[in-house]
Amino acid sequence: MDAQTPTTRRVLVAKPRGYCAGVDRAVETVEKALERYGAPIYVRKQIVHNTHVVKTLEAKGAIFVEETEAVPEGAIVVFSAHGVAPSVHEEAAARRLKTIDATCPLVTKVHNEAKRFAAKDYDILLIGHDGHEEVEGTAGEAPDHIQLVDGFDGVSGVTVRDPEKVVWLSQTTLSVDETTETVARLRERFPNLIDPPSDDICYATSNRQAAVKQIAAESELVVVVGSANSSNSKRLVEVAKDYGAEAAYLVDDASFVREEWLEGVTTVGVTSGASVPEELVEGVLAKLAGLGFADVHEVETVKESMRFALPHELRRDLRAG
Ligand code: 0CM
Ligand code: SF4
Repeated sequence: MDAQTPTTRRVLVAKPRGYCAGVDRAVETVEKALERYGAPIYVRKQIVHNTHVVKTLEAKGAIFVEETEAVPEGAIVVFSAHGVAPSVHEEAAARRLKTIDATCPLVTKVHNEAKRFAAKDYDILLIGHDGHEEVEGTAGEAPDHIQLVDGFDGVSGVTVRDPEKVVWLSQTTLSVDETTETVARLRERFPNLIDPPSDDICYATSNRQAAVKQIAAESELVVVVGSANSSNSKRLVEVAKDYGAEAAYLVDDASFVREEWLEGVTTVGVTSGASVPEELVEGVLAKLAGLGFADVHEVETVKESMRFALPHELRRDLRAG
């Protein structure tokens, strides 16, 4: 060991991290559907935004498709955790598909808010990322009333019919801090802007961000396990950098961790997005241990106990045997 090599190398692992209640339910929905009805089970879009989860379910007999028109007439299709627009339900019905809706109940809650405010003829400002499936599903509930606000840059382009009748809603997996700032800027333009009845950014997203803030402050490097299309995982990388980490990287698994990232580093933070199986985090920790970072400490900021029941249409068939 030369004089430059740090002597105490440690890993801080954020908790909570990884699977949230909505992901757990969505993945189990596909697994139980495969057991109950047999393969193939079609899934519209990735059930959750994680490459490894998708590959594992494919190996068990799930077939992932982009649209319902790719599902054979009369077959079974599962809708992903991110939710779908009503038009997707209509297309599925027209093709006589048996549908199982694995939309996270916390996404459904935002759909219901959108429907309620649209019925009262409000202009709805939906803060979210353009092109994200969740935003497409929510906006599809009331396309005539909803306009997308994609971050700060979207604020100046907003036009409303009546500034006294405007509400903001959001995607569930955004940055808490950035959304607060976007809302503040919207409120400068529309002082009577109404808040959602309850937080749309879900408990899992905000808890994982709070936890990574804690470890980022003490880590030179933060490794976030998650896939490139996972909004909540990507936000963890940004938050880590904003809260003190000199560098933060998103990796699908241990094979993407590069030895040179660790040069001169004494503390590595590790966390994972809400769609990430814990074994992938374990793989990263094993790789770090092999590179001299074997002193692992878990830093818990809050305990989670949320659970969601499986979709009722699946529960009914499971009960019937
Ligand atoms: O919305 P996001 O891209 O973060 O999705 P995900 O599948 O990575 O995480 C869970 C969810 C939802 C809705
Ligand atoms: Fe539901 Fe939140 Fe998990 Fe998305 S991240 S599936 S909204 S609990």
